[in-house]
Amino acid sequence: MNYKYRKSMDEFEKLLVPTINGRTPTFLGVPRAKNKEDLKSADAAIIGIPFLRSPPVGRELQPSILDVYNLRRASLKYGGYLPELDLEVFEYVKLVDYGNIEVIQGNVEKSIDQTANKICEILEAGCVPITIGTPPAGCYPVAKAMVEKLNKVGIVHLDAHCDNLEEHAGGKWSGACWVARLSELENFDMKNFVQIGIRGPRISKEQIDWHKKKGSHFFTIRDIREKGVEEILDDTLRHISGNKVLLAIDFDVLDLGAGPGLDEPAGISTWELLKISYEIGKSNFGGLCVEWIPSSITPLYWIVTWTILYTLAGMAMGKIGISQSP
Ligand SMILES: [Mn+2]
Repeated sequence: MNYKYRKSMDEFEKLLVPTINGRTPTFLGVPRAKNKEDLKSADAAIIGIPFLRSPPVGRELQPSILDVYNLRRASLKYGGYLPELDLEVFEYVKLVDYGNIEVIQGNVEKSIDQTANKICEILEAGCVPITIGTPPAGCYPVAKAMVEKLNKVGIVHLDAHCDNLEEHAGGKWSGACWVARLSELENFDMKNFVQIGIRGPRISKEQIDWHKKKGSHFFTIRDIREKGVEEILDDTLRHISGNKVLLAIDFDVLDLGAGPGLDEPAGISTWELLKISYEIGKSNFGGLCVEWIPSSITPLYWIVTWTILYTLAGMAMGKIGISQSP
């Protein structure tokens, strides 16, 4: 028997998969990238953003800061093979987990900088960033980094809501304002912005008029139901062609019957979400930002994990040039 005791500063007992801090596994147990050098041979990198956002209107405070840990734990239910596509995703896409960004709670502007810098680091290594958790100011810092590094960027935003308010809850950096901040970026053209899934009485007429004035494209749930998701996807890909694409997902785009704790009725199904994610993954995919998981309930983490895997499956198919669709 080897009676070896740990010192207080030693690492915790390890799981059988790589960890990000001793007790939280990496997303899907993928290899842990610890520095820029580790990113160089990878295709995509998961990065956690544990920012504590302010309480959303009409709901209690969400423990969103824990999403980066709980989602990684919940993801261990899965591997990288999708039988419905007969595809081993990690055979074609090398995914690593780059840990969490050190944000400063309560300081949105500093946290935006820190997030954007980290995303730039991932892009400089030639890697596609996949953010989990709650970024400060919605997907703004991820979009900002992509516009800065890649120049020609298209954004597909899946959300029930517009997130284009000039100000919300006293601040211009609220998650409900990120699309308005995006439109102020010098090198981003709102004609390369497509929003899918808008619906319901939380949105004002001014927010829709704003989109029309900016020349961005949007599809309401009624458009999706009338045309079908295939036609909406064709239109979307046409609007953003020639650009590296950021897929920004607020999971309240899903119907509230799609999982416990979801937010708005009459949304899209999980299958429609996966199909959209796959097709975007296949088409000049540049990044994925999981902007908002409405509630810290395990089945929602499973939906997020599937969505990331389907996006990566699309990326794999794009790489090997097979044009099958789910
Ligand atoms: Mn929303």
